[in-house]
Amino acid sequence: MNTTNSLRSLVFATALLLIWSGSRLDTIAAENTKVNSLTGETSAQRDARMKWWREARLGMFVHWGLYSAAAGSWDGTNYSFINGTTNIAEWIQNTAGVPADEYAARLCPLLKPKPGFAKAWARLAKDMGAKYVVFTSKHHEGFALWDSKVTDFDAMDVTGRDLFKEIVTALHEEGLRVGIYFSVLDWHSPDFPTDTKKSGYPHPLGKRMSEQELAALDAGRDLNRYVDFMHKQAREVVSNYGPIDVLWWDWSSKEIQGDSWRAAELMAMVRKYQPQIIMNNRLYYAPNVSGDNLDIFDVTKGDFTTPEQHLPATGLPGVDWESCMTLNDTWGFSSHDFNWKSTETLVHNTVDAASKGGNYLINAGPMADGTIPEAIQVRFRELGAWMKKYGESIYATTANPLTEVSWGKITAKPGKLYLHVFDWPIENRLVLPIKHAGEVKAWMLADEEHEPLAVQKTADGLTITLKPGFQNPYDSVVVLETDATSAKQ
Ligand code: H79
Repeated sequence: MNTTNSLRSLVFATALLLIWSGSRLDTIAAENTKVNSLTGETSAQRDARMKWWREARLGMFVHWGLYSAAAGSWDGTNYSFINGTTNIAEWIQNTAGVPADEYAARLCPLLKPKPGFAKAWARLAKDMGAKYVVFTSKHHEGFALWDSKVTDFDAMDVTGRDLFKEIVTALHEEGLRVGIYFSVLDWHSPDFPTDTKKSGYPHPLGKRMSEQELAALDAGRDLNRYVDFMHKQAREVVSNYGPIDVLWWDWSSKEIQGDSWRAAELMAMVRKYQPQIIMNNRLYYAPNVSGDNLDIFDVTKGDFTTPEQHLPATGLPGVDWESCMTLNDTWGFSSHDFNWKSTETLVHNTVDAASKGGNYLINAGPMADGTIPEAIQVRFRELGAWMKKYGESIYATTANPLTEVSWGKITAKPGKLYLHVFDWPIENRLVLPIKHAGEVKAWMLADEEHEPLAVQKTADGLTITLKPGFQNPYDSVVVLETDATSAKQ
């Protein structure tokens, strides 16, 4: 080998070594940023998948099924408010202790959706400023809104219509993202366990039978056979209706959860059909469904966690969460419940969730014909009017980077803080306890001219003089351009 040749080989070998080590380093970097050990997803891939959901901040929840026709009563008894207890109306089968066949026979004939009901839902969600709608494809009663081939307890067999398809089509027509609520417990299935003591799940027959009778009944029931059926149903939903954006599983007991559902297999199947789908973590038990559950978050068990009926006291960096809430005291329609939240509460809750880095999912319970009660429509449209004007301070914002303020909430975007003024300050002077604010510029968000507000740097921080002409009854928003958006006080 002459010198030229050996030099050539040396260069060649070095190049190979460099290429190999370069790709090796890339591999190591990718491995290092993997956030999900089950799917191999990297943090960059996860961020891209979660992007629309994190930016959406507001969604509409819809609870609608056979229970909507019962409307909180059974045999003339008001079960929504009974013996000093408030009961959620979609649980009527359990509350009134109704066997599955009787429940189906009584309610199926009453589900008569008016034409175009889904279009009205979609329009309302759009008017409200929601970016996505999560609707009950199947609640605990077991009735499927889609055309299910594995049961006749479904919309096609009962109404001759694929109600799921009507809803998905209507949502798509309004440019909304589609979320599917899917109950993993099923009071209709002959294989779903009835003995609460063992399963951790209440069952309607528990009101009719003794524990011994339930135990005897459960001896002939096979949870695994139910889980096979449930997987088949989930497959129908994710494979027959085009893109589905969210899967909202509900819920797991301590006794039956995770492996009992074959959750990892189920989620892998869903991802096969819907690689971009976002799923909650309710296939796994959380000590308290209503609790924050922020501290036990684990991405292999779901993409986001779901505080129910409340907003967490604080956000938690790195954890995606969504607070779901009823507008009155029930998810499914009740003809007895008029305890509506005010529009002001809806605005404040939306802002509060965003200021802590989370989403707000507010529920509507339509009547059996699909009509959304007027009281809900009015409040959602009022929220929407606020969102239309002030949405810039909600959509695609991140959590308040500063400490809490007494007069309202703060949301953020790069280089900007949005000051949500719930309590208008005395003499229009708003104090923001922030130091080292740098160059600042402030204006009322509702002021199309962006006319600057007077800002003084004082010992307390910044004092901003607001313009009363731009006061909003729910929340007046100030835009503050500052380079201190990530600075702690
Ligand atoms: O779909 C809505 C509810 O029907 C469902 N999730 C929301 C979104 C749900 N609510 N509560 N739970 C699931 C968890 C169950 C809590 C229980 Fe109980 C506490 C079951 C038994 C005690 C609530 C109170 C239901 C019966 C009594």
